[in-house]
Amino acid sequence: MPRTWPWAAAAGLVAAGIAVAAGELAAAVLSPSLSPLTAVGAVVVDAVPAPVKEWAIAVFGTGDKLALLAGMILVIAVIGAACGLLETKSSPWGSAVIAAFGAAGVAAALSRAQFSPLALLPPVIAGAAGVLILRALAARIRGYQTAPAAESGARRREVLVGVGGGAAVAAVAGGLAGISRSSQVAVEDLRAGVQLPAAVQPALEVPAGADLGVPGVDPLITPNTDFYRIDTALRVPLVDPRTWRLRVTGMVEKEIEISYADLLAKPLQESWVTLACVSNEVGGSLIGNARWLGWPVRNLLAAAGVREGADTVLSTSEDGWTATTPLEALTDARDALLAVGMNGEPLPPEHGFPVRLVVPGLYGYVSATKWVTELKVSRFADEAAYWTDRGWSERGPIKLSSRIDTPARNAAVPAGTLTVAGVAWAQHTGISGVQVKVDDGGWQDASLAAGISADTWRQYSAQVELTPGEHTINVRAADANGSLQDETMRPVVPDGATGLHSIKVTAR
Ligand SMILES: Nc1nc2c(c(=O)[nH]1)N[C@H]1C(S)=C(S)[C@@H](COP(=O)(O)O)O[C@H]1N2
Ligand SMILES: [Mo]
Repeated sequence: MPRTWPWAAAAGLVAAGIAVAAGELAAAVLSPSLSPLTAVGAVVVDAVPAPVKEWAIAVFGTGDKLALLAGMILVIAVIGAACGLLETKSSPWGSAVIAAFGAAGVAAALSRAQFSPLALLPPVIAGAAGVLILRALAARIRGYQTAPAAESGARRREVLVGVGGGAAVAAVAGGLAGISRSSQVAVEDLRAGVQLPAAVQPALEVPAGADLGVPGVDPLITPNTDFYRIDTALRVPLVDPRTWRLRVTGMVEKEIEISYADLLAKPLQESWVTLACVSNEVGGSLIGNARWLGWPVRNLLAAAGVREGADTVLSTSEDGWTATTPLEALTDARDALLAVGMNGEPLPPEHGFPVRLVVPGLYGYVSATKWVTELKVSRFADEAAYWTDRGWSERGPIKLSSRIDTPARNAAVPAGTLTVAGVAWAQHTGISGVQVKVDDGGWQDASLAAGISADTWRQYSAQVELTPGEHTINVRAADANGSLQDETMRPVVPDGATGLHSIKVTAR
């Protein structure tokens, strides 16, 4: 009997490839915001334990979604090959496994917030395509296995044509699915058509010298394209501003709903706010500063009439992510915004287009809901939000911190006078001073650049003297209340890292 297991594995791979591509292509037409792959991926994202997620963010950073998709495709390929072996050996068990994966895709779609009945079709189509292709190829392989010697060559060619042709179909369909996924033309077109009104209350003038322009230091204003992105969305939610509505529900006098046009017609204001992620390690880069255009959330809440006893607002995004924000932070003078603009443009899709929340002073996981669709006025005791349900603290005020941007860690620098510079932040409180220290020398005051507001980070720079050899440089900040940065090293879980940023350099 000829050796056929490599053909069987290849047949399984091809069947799995065609199944995935068919599912993604069908979803591009039927259910653009929820494909089989993204539905299953979202279930995986929600299910993995917090430490694993932490690890993924630490290792892959903003590329964590790409890494997960690559991992999923690898797993599907291995399972596909195994199904090929199984199907040729003991039909129909291989195709039964593929059908089970189709069913799992249906279950995953059912569990997602973007669910619509049409989202059930793509996984069904994927499963059916996978089963049909696998059964057809396995039949050819068995024909080749059992063929008398005289027919063996012809049967072998049938297998070759079947598997080869299938691989070509999988590649083309996969390519098309990839294009339809990456283009997202629709939302980009809609976004390009948005005309943001001018702010009735413009942003504060950036004082001269607020950006020191020291090479290596993050710019004072983070360009949208460089702004860190953190969310659980495998595919950026496609939200049409023409149909978008924000509902205010829960403990209110009357539920209200607002459209994008309604929102743009409000007296909008612009403010500078430095967003930060609770997963930012000391010295990390999950922080950025932008000019946000929006309408104060308190005006919307006032229009709905908040009832006695409420202490939180549960915000929900189009893809079902949730956050609980203290009611007070949304209604006090800090100007929490329902933001529509970022640095003079409509929000980029990955930063929440068309509308997101921006709340000065709170980590993003308890406040910065992107693609927001509902604000439910409630009580902390009655709600569980996405991350607070996974071991993170219910309250997430941003912690006072500072970072050395230059020199880079482990840099080789000339001995003598060296510029140490970076940023410090204590959103909603403000920074009053920054100090740096070399080895066991004393703390020396850095010069602080002018600040925009208490809600934004502030640059600093200092000159230090280095003798030849290896040195450790530390930074610490003090906030406007006079509190010094906490030196105790704590991990990011459950409510943000503490400790001082410390780097080593070698002077020559
Ligand atoms: N819909 C949605 N909004 C979200 C998140 C999310 O996962 N989904 N992540 C939050 C977290 S943890 C952070 S730190 C900020 C990051 O905002 P950015 O990606 O615009 O920088 O968004 C917040 N808003
Ligand atoms: Mo975050």
